[in-house]
Amino acid sequence: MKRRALIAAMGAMFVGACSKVADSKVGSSLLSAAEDWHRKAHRALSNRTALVREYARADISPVFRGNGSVTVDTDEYRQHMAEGFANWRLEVSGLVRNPMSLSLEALRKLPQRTQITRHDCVEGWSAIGEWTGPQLATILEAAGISEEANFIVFRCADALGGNPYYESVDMVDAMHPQTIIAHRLNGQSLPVKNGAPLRMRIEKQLGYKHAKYLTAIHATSSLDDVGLGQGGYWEDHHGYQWYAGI
Ligand SMILES: Nc1nc2c(c(=O)[nH]1)N[C@H]1C(S)=C(S)[C@@H](COP(=O)(O)O)O[C@H]1N2
Ligand SMILES: [Mo]
Repeated sequence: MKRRALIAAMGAMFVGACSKVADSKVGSSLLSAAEDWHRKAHRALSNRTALVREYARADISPVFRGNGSVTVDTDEYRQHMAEGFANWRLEVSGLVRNPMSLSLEALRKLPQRTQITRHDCVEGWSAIGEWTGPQLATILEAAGISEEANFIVFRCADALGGNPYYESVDMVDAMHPQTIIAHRLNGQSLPVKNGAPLRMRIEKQLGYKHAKYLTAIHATSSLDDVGLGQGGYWEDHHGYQWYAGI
């Protein structure tokens, strides 16, 4: 009883203090600052889940250039090329209930999304292309993604200057409907220069996040122990921002 009375008294004090604060000028500006913060946070989050613009077939760029690695300089990759990528696998691992190793055929059998979007590279060029592939969300759900997963890491077959290419995104971008694992560009199998046989399309992010020559997707709670800890090749070695939202 004593304890309850004390809590009730504290409650009254708290309510009293609150209305006093709200009455004062400082108090109401504090409250509106909090409201402002909330409104901005809400707007930022709904921006992040909104769809990016999709274009018409007529807008497709005549040439979609290859940038960064335009092939993979390993015997293994040359072997895959010779086999028409028939034996390429995509590993799904980390914080998932069912780790998977998916063939291209299995990926093609999943529900597909086709989208005509604009790619923006920080080096100052853009191109519009039509991409097709399963949504990353479909694969993460099939793998039983854990509540503990905060990031998805994309591993690639290539390296730049001896450093393996990799990138990562948070779960908002991973689960975004326009985040797909593309195996087609403009109605054709993905060309080697654009990341054959699989590359990410993360339409809410700048070009360098769109990992090409994709070999594995890994769910993790932290990026600290991945690469040099900054979340990607460009972040680790060239000081680029990890969040490259557009
Ligand atoms: N594996 C891998 N992915 C990569 C790169 C790379 O060099 N290796 N370059 C990135 C950059 S900077 C851009 S702009 C796009 C280029 O995609 P594109 O070759 O289809 O134009 O791929 C991104 N993904
Ligand atoms: Mo880029």
